[in-house]
Amino acid sequence: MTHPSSDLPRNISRPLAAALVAAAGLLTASPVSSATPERAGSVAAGAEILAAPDIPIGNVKAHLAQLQSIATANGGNRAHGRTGYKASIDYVKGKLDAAGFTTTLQQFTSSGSTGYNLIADWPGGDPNQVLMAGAHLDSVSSGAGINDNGSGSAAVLETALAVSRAQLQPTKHLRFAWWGAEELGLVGSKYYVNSLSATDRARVSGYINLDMVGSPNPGYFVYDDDPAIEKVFKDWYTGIGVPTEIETEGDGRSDHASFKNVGIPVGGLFTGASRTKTAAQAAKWGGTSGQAFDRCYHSSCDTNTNINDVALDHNSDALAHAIWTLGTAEPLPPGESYESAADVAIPDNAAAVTSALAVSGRTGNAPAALRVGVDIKHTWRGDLVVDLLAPDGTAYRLKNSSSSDSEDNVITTYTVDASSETANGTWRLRVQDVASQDTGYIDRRDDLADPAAREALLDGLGVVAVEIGLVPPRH
Ligand code: DTR
Ligand code: CA
Ligand code: ZN
Ligand code: ZN
Repeated sequence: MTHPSSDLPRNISRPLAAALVAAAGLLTASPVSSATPERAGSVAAGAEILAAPDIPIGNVKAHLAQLQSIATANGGNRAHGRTGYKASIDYVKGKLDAAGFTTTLQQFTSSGSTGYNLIADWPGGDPNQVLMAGAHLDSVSSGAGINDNGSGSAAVLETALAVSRAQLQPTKHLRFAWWGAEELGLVGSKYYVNSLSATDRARVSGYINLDMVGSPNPGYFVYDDDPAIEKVFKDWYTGIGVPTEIETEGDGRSDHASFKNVGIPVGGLFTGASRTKTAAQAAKWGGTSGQAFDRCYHSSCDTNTNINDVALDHNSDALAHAIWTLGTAEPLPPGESYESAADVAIPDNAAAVTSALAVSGRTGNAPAALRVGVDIKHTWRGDLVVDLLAPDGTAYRLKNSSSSDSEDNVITTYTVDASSETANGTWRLRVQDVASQDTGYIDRRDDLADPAAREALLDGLGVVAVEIGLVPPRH
């Protein structure tokens, strides 16, 4: 559905009460709420980022040994609807209850059997900023599912236990989850997300997924979804001298998809499944080229001998780093605007692209005079169609294409009546190049922020790729 935007004045003076969001940004003309909106990677000036502890690989392996024993004692698997799955849930829940988490067992039915999600909340933190990490705990029926996905489950569990050992007091609220029936089609995580109200969904600042993170012939893949989460992982791996690749086969293939589908920023780690490691990958990661990353994927040999300890250790430590970094980041000083700083290439005469902004911590709806600052570098702006997408997907047309408008660039601010849209959620600027030749990219409105200082601050903290910094309006 597309709403025609109100008159689109070309040059808008900016009332002091308003602020402007650039590149793919939003402006709220409403008074600043008391809440401090921020997102997965926002960091205040000078914030101290606490260093995560090392996750003891021996502890992670001990969880895998328990899951193996459970499978052995329950028909050789831990699949949805089988006794081995419920025993796995009970094991993980027992550890978390003893560590001071508030646990919730969420039941659902799938394929005629009762399924269970386990949700563990670490008391404290901003309830409007919930940072989640999760893994599916079910296996396929053909085996114990130790790499798929005992590895992710154990890494998330031990990271949660490390939070308890540290008595961490994060700025965000931390929530950990173990999903049921992922192998049946992301059933448990979809059930969880669908059970959240729109308000509670908007409170989730990010979801990190671990599914297969100890493959015996490992690759080091980072999900290329939310840039801030991706950057935290890539910077951590750079710090230990391990190259990473973008996870390219994962879209829709694990529980992060349930969150991404409702606009929640996601990220994650992966060491590979049935695809074959290339010679180039073996050269940088070691292991065996021409062999699958996990030859026991969905097979009976996916036991606790089917794990590469170094890969599992790295991914456990990387998760802890992400939780500590994103979870303890101080909120940016209150302001009235949000900004996205990541450039987004616009393919010539091809599908639309989007630049996203996660707005949270606000109450009520967006204003009737929402200003959308746009900065698109392009050599023939008549090729471009530009829309603002509200969190619920409603499209507001900002600019139509025009075969006669051969001017360069679209650097302007539109006003949109967005009063029927909730302010919280992920807003997107959608741009499509609908004519061949001439290309461009969604840029950042440098005139709205002190890019050098903010980049230095945020890059220095190794946190931000997409900055939703509350940039006090320029006067
Ligand atoms: N579908 C997952 C395993 C899997 C296969 N490709 C990816 C990519 C990213 C995450 C997970 C996966 C499963 O079988 O559980
Ligand atoms: Ca470790
Ligand atoms: Zn699987
Ligand atoms: Zn899996």
